[in-house]
Amino acid sequence: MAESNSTSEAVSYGYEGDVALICIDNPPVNATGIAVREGLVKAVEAINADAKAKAIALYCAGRTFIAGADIREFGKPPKAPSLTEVLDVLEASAIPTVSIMHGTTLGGGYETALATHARVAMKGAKFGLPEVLLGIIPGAGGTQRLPRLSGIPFALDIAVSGRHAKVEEGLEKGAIDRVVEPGEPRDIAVAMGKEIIAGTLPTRRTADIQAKADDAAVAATLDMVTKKNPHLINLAECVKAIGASTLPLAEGLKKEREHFMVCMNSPQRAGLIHAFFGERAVSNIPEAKGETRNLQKIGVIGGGTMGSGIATSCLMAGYDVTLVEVKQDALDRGVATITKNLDGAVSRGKMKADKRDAALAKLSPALEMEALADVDLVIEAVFEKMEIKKDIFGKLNTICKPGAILASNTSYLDINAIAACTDRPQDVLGLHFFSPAHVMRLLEIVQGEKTAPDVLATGFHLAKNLGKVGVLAQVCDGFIGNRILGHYGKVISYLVLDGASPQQVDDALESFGMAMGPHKVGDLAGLDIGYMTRQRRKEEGLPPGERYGGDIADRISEREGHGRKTGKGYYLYETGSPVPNPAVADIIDEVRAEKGITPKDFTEQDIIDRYMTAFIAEAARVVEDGTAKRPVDVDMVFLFGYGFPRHRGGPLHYADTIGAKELVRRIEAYAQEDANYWKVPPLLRKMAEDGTTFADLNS
Ligand code: T1G
Repeated sequence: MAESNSTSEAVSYGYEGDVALICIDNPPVNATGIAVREGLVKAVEAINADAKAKAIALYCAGRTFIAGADIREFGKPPKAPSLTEVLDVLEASAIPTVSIMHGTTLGGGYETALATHARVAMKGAKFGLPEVLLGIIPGAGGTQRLPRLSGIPFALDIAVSGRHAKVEEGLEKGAIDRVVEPGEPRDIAVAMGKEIIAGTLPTRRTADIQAKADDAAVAATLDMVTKKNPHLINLAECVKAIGASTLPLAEGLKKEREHFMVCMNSPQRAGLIHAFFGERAVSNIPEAKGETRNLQKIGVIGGGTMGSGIATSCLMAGYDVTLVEVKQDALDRGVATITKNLDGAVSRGKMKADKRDAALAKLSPALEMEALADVDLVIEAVFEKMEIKKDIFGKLNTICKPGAILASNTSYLDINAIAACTDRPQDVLGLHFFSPAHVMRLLEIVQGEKTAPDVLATGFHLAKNLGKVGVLAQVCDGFIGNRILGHYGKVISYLVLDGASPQQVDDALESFGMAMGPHKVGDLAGLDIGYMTRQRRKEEGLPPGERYGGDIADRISEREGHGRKTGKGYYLYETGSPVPNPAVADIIDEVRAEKGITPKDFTEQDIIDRYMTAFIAEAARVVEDGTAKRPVDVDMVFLFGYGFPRHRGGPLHYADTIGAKELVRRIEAYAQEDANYWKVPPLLRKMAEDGTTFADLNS
């Protein structure tokens, strides 16, 4: 214990002359779990009862001041005292109080600071109210106390964006009272306590300040959040709570509570918190830990969209990158794409302008694979053809130094077959990036049969350094993401074949929360990609989709165009915003007639149910056969690589909200129409029988 009197296992207090010190020590981030709440109340009460001190300074041990409420307690029966009750005691303290903020003071942590009588932060520290990112709103006075200090517009900005602001900005806005040079939190606590006593650090109760009404800012923000994020309920609740900050504090807190509970009880909260922990859980596995290999120089083969994106991502993280292409013009195009990507990163604020030139200076373009002789890792990102990949890996085997890691960015192909072209299969793995590779956060890390543990761990280390979410996958056609996509992609075609219009499907899935319906995505990405793949598959003699060979899509490509870039696809783009292409309806009618299909009516819910049931069925098979380690790995693949709505938590988190029994019932009903496509995965049947959930399989 940092101080001599402990009031709980996480809180202690003591005295330095007239200054009382309260220390919170609750690793890793000093979250306000029950031990902190109980201990804090007891410490404040004891210090006030002692009546020895003239100031109380609250500080934290470890890497940060309180980073929020303990999210792990959410959804469990609440234990008194609540944080609101704790903060009432803190604010009412007769002895003036100050918070010493270092690290990231977030959520309930910043609300604690708001309830003390002054806020002192260390230079470089951050603060914020990120609750909206977890599907809730500040629930311990943040929406009421911050507007009193900073005014309503800044409170709206901080609480609605959830951003981590610099304390220097907080000082400017009145949200922080003083910024000091960094030092030991305890030393600063003592010094600030003395300043309070000397009268050089003013203190006041936030409750006593009247917030200035700003109905225009509240209305404008409400309008903005409903337009920008129509699916999220908590943003509007947050704005309304801040709007109530002009009321007396007790009344405002009551309003905040009401808005908070609406969010707390919503499945969106559970989905977003699953996403928060899931992002961390994917690398919390033995395969991601342990020895790693040295990584400084990275070679990228292929200067197309993928290769250039991967190279950009590596350059942004500070690696030396050698980019290899076979022809000068392709190499020049690759370098130009990388330069454009880096410029884009600067303009989006993802990279400082001075870092851009330093990153570009680390790029070495080359026309010969021999330039890869001394790299620590090669990522091959060339055309998806096995013969080409085999040829490249055979060459890498002779060119690369011993111990170099040889990775393929293949989206589908067999890593073991690729590794077999080398006599060092232990050094080979799949690193599957998602386009645009310098933006999308998912990295599938594909383990070959012989991949060495330190090679795998280095893959996770790379993901972390690139700011990506690395997810372990085993070899199969399409790994986790594309394999599941390949399956549920068919249901989209079936829905259209059987009666839904492309626009109906898009509208339904957008209402579910997808940023864009699948036909709009197709038009945007270019319908030629799918067309060429289908043609190639036909040439290779691969079977077409079960009862659909892509006839509708093929005819749209051949007769209408390849989507947005040609002005026509599923939609027409003459006016800018997409309008359904009437010729598509004719093509669909034509194909239905040829196949003897009488179109059926589908409601929006039917479409969502069929789509998500197909999605979940294949996802269950992926978990069952071990392609993904756990359901949470599947969920994170879709959140970070495919734009699955974050507030739904991922397909298998969403599956638990439906329940295995209902999913089995649906599949059996759909199988009456198409038993070849709709099959109950044995895992799902077992779950329906024994009542287990996907969440159970995560632990
Ligand atoms: N509760 C419980 N565990 C938490 C936690 C929290 N609030 N924050 C982090 N952890 C765990 C995390 O799971 C990980 O565990 C370890 O701490 C280190 O985190 C009443 C309702 C603070 C910026 O939203 O943004 O206050 O994986 O790997 O990169 O209004 O964690 O090691 O087992 O992320 O240095 C509001 C969430 C809560 C902050 C540190 N607070 N946390 O980042 O480390 S709601 C937040 C973060 C609330 C009030 C309400 C970050 C961080 P493990 P890490 P990091």
